[in-house]
Amino acid sequence: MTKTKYTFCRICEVACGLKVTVENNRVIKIEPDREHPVTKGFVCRKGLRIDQFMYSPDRVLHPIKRNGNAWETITWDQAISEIGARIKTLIREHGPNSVAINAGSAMAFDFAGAAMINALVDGIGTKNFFAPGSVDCNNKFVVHQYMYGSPFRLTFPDLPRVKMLIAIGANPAVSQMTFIQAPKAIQKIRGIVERGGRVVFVNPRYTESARATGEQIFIRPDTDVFFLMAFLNELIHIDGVKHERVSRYMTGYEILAKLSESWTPERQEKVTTIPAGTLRDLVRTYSQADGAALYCSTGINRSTNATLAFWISETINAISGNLDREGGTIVGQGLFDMPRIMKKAGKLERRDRTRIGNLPSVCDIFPVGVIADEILTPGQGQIRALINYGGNPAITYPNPAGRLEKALSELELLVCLDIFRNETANFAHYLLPTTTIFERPDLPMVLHWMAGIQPVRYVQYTERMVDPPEDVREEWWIFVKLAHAAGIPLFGIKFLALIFKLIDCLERMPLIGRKLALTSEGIIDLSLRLASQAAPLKKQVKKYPHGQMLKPVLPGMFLGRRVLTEDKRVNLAPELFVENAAKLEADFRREIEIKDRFKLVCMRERLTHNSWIHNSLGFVGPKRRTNYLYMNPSDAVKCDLKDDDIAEVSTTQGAVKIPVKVTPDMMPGVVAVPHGWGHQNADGLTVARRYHGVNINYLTPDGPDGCEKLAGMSHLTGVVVDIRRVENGVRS
Ligand SMILES: Nc1nc2c(c(=O)[nH]1)N[C@H]1C(S)=C(S)[C@@H](COP(=O)(O)OP(=O)(O)OC[C@H]3O[C@@H](n4cnc5c(=O)[nH]c(N)nc54)[C@H](O)[C@@H]3O)O[C@H]1N2
Ligand SMILES: Nc1nc2c(c(=O)[nH]1)N[C@H]1C(S)=C(S)[C@@H](COP(=O)(O)OP(=O)(O)OC[C@H]3O[C@@H](n4cnc5c(=O)[nH]c(N)nc54)[C@H](O)[C@@H]3O)O[C@H]1N2
Ligand code: SF4
Ligand SMILES: [Mo]
Repeated sequence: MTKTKYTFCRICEVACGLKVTVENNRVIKIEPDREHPVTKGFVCRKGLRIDQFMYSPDRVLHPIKRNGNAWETITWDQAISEIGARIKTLIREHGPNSVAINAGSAMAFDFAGAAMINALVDGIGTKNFFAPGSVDCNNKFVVHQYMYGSPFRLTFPDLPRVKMLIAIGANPAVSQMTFIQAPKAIQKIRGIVERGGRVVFVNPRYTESARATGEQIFIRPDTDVFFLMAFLNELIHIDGVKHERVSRYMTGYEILAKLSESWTPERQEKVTTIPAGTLRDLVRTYSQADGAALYCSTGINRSTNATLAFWISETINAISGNLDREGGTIVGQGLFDMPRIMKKAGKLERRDRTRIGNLPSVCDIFPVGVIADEILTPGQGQIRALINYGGNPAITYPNPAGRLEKALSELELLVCLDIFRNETANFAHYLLPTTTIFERPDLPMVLHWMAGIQPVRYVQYTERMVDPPEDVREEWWIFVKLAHAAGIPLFGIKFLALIFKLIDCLERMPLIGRKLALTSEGIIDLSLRLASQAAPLKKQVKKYPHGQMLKPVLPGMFLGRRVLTEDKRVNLAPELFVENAAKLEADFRREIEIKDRFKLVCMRERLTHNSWIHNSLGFVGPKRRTNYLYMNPSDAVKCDLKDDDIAEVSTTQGAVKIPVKVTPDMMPGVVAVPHGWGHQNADGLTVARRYHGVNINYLTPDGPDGCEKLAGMSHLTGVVVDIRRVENGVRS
């Protein structure tokens, strides 16, 4: 029987509405959902090909265990009991921190899994909880926490009304933006220009976005903080500050103003290469725009001054009167006021420190730049086991010259929960096969539900499109079973351990058991009820298959009302940031010293998604066989390189060889490489491994020195590299 169902994509934050045709428990067609109230039929090619992942011949369909170089199929009972026993022993002998968890980006799109992995972390009592935040956006959480009182009080530009948008380190045409749900992002941005506004992309690469609309300004990588300091300086200089608003709603202005004094437009030019006149012109337009926003994304998040740079950009939006105004930036609201609830419960405020490097946790999560050290360095708290859920650290985390892979290979226990046997799973002892997004019910998670990064508020609950394959399990189920087998009380609460034990017994009883057993629907429902104390929302939402609209959050609802700092004011000059800003002088001098060296940046491509979509022919293929080193023609001449020559790119730690593409889109002195490639050794990915490509994280630094100190952000951009030609010719 054929059925049409509505759901949403969970590959990226846009959460595009999809219409799915199902026949005999098989997805036979995926189309855009044109009736979706927000995404309105917008969808990209990835969302339309979700079936390629579900039905890939490489999909792992049974639990497997490594036996030397081979993998053997085992039962769930065996997998759970062996892994549970191992975890129990490790905790007993070496303490809870010896067991680490890494939750990859899949966690952000799996409501029940995310709830239960957190329960498991709390149950184990381990501090060693990792996730990609420190290679993505933790600097933003830290800035929001210190300025607005909660990591989840997030700002986003009011795209439909903004009159000047300055996008720094973002490529919306390819990546669809982050920290804002913006379907058709580039069309929305084009709309700014069409209504007479101005859009400027500040980027070392002339991107697909700048090509589509607006203007391009080249900036030398990892110097944004100096550009932003000078922007602040000039804004104050031309008196673009809304003093009345600042004194009513904010604190710390004098300190901030003092800090920016020495950073003149002329000074920043020496390192950013942005002419002082250009910066002045930008500031003038920004301050006269009557609704303007600076928007920063991952290009600055992975810089050596990630937190300071983002902080300064937020202060500019704040003091210019653009924070919380129409056409400026808005602070959203999730389904309910999660930041306030979390704050009251003292959640997400834990400030643990890593054993190696003394780096802070952000939202209870440690920086991934020190995982290898935490595994390789003996002593109390050394990581001996890692449960890796929906992530591929071997490719996506700093891995200089394969150091992280070496660390993974030394673990006493590595368990991967994935749909594929990826590079990280190559080192695993067990691989537990999980559902794909169409095989579980869901509610858009962290950023929508908790932080409200939705300019248009709605909620969409989805049921599963099809039942999962017989021997595949949902992630939350695996966490509950593992906890049970290891004698770990979920959430760290013994009483709950008893309840889960009871549920486990009930589940085994044929009729009544099924009704009472825990389900993902139940977890979602319960979480909603606990958090909102509302009626079962799931039922309500089910009435709205395309999503239910919620009351909008309007500009003017944040300042003086929803700021969560102790004095309810925006803190423009948190002490921690001000103290750290002193280091900028030394960083500035270093920038001048290295101004003639090559710098490497990362980039994304339309058809790939981090490391995991290369295994489908629809996304790679004859025309996209590899990633490339993109470089400016003048640099190519200097290095005696031309298209398709192979270059060796090296740092003090390692080197990679990669084919070259010469393009004026790169600013001179800067090279770019798409991340997520380098699958040659993944024998579980039969398509991806046939393609060439380089894992660019072989060149990014790890260890405490490779991490920014305030949020633990890895230095993935502006990496100083040497480049030389190694051979001619085209790679086959
Ligand atoms: N097609 C596709 N879409 C994706 C993803 C994907 O892999 N593929 N990934 C998703 C994920 S996980 C995320 S977090 C988002 C990220 O979304 P974005 O933040 O928009 O990510 P990118 O497209 O990598 O854009 C980063 C830009 O920063 C520039 N850049 C690099 N270094 C610097 C610097 O030092 N200064 C400045 N000013 N710019 C710099 C790069 O040239 C690049 O254009 O995208 C999401 N969307
Ligand atoms: N050099 C460099 N490194 C980067 C970046 C960069 O720009 N440059 N970007 C960083 C960013 S922003 C991010 S978010 C990270 C991403 O880092 P990761 O999360 O480690 O990487 P992904 O490639 O997204 O891995 C997703 C994994 O989840 C699996 N998966 C897919 N769907 C499901 C599912 O439903 N359930 C389960 N259990 N597994 C599933 C996939 O098979 C894949 O193995 O990479 C970061 N690394
Ligand atoms: S933009 Fe593409 S990947 Fe992102 S949610 Fe929409 S369909 Fe999925
Ligand atoms: Mo990301």
